[in-house]
Amino acid sequence: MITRLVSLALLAGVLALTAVGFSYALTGDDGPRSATIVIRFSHFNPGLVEARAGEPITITLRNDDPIDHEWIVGKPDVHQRHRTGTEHYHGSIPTEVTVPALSERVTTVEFDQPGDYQYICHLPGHEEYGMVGVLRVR
Ligand SMILES: [Cu+2]
Repeated sequence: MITRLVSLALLAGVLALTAVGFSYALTGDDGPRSATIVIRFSHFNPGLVEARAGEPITITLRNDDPIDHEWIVGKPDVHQRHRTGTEHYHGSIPTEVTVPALSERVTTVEFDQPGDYQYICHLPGHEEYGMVGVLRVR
């Protein structure tokens, strides 16, 4: 609530100053981040999504393919575990999402440490086919 009031005060101040500042304030720089990743022909689009350290980002995963996919994001150890793992359905971990054929899932993730976190589909053959992207946390 306080954040919202400060934002409004800032917006009012910016409005009083310049048109340039006005457009900047409307970009939602202090609002929650979100992104949509479309899965088509077994590829993630976009292949690069940016987030901020310590701030949640809500990601809509839309699978346009007639087959299931998954979106697993994390550091190399996470991916290594999934490459060799046997679990085939992910339902309750924000960073590990199964996206059934022709459907959409929404997840919210947050990383405290800046860096590149790959997102990969670990269904057999999909990573090799190029189903890889990067969540860049700054
Ligand atoms: Cu896949």
